[in-house]
Amino acid sequence: MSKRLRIAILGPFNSGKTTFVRNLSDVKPIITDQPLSMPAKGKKTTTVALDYGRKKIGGIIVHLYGTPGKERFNFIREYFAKNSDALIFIVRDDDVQELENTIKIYKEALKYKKPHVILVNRTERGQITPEQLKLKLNLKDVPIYLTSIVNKEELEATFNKIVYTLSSQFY
Ligand SMILES: Nc1nc2c(ncn2[C@@H]2O[C@H](COP(=O)(O)OP(=O)(O)OP(=O)(O)O)[C@@H](O)[C@H]2O)c(=O)[nH]1
Ligand SMILES: [Mg+2]
Repeated sequence: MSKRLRIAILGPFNSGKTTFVRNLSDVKPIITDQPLSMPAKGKKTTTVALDYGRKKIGGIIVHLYGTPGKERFNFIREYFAKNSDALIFIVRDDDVQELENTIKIYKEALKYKKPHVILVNRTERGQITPEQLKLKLNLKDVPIYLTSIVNKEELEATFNKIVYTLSSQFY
């Protein structure tokens, strides 16, 4: 029987959670984006329930659960974070305005006491470096990865490393 890993994807609004699941999944992903009544940050839709994707890495089937970033869906985020094996927390490197909120959401995520990593979504207008984020989030032993989530090859290579790191705690 294949090994299984359930990963919940967390992070603030517009950090790239849905794009991450969409660009990694081996199967047609399930996306639940719906129009925002007030588009923000150039974004017209937001996740209202859950993204689902699946990716096989070596002998492990990884189930990906992308959670909503909007605060009104916090209960969904909490449910999937609590019921996953591990978490990936995505932060955009060009969204300085979101930093305080990012710190707040990250502190909430720590309450779930799950193995986790930070993924810095590298964009063309990056302003925050992984080193700065490490200080802001007060990371000590939490692995941090910098990658573009729109470059599928780079994303897959980084995801391989993440799965290797996270799965070593289970298998
Ligand atoms: N220009 C640029 N855009 C990016 C990059 N990475 C992600 N994006 C865009 O940023 C947006 C991120 O959107 P989503 O993936 O829906 O973000 P999300 O975290 O799921 O958002 P919510 O569900 O609303 O919280 C999309 O429009 C992506 O195309 C990047 O490296 N460069
Ligand atoms: Mg989303």
